[in-house]
Amino acid sequence: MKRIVTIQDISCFGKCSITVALPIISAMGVECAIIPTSVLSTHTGGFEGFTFRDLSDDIPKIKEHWKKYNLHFDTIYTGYLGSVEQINYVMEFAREFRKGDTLLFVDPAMGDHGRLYTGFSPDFPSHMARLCAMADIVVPNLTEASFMLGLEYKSEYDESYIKNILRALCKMGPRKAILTGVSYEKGTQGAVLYDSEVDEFYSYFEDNIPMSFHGTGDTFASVFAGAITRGATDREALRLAVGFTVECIRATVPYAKEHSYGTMFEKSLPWLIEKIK
Ligand code: PXL
Repeated sequence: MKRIVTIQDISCFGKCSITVALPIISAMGVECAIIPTSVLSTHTGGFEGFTFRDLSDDIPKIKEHWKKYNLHFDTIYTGYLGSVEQINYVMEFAREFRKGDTLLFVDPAMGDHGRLYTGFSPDFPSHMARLCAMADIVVPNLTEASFMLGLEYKSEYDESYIKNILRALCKMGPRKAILTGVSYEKGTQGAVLYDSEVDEFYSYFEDNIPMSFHGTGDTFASVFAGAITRGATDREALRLAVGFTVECIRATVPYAKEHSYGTMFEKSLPWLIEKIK
């Protein structure tokens, strides 16, 4: 059985990070170990007064324990990290647990709609860029990419702008970069992948549903990581990740008012399982 370790926070309520990655990756038939980097009562988008328990000190301890058992991971998948210290510990973990066949997949989850999430200082993206530099694949949205590249966020752009961003992301270090939430025209939204080694772009778009839910970046990243770990091609993984994310949004739209904190991704898990049969 293939095995992923995902390293990100637990937001106890709100459906993002580990509470999304674990069920999705498990449903895909891939073992999912976790390193929770912090425990929050809710995610930081739209809830006030959330708690934050920093588990940074546990990261090296978990790493040392796992080393005794010589654990092997096919993919190391990192998401939201709450501090520069956590980034440094995660980089150390990746250095020690990355074997020749291990994929380092980094979702620099730290912002959306042109702004950093609550709690991040302006220098945080430069540290996240250090983790991205050692990755095989990075999967930012346009906000996160812009912050890491020191560019002004643009909500309107064309294809050549997106291609330049992807090229610049790969110049930072990773072989492949994926930009999520890309929309060249009102009616469609999707993701674009660039493989710098062969200088090729693939994109996949679906109908744009003009609504925003928390955790959709985590949903996309979890499906992509699961698919690639199972041996899918980049193209297959991209289609599946965009397709599933749109399915989840579609399933949630009728309940958007009371459910904007996250998607009802659970309703769409049978779709995902059917697709990978
Ligand atoms: O979905 C990304 C995410 C993960 N973890 C926490 C968050 C967010 C987005 O707001 O606040 C704690």
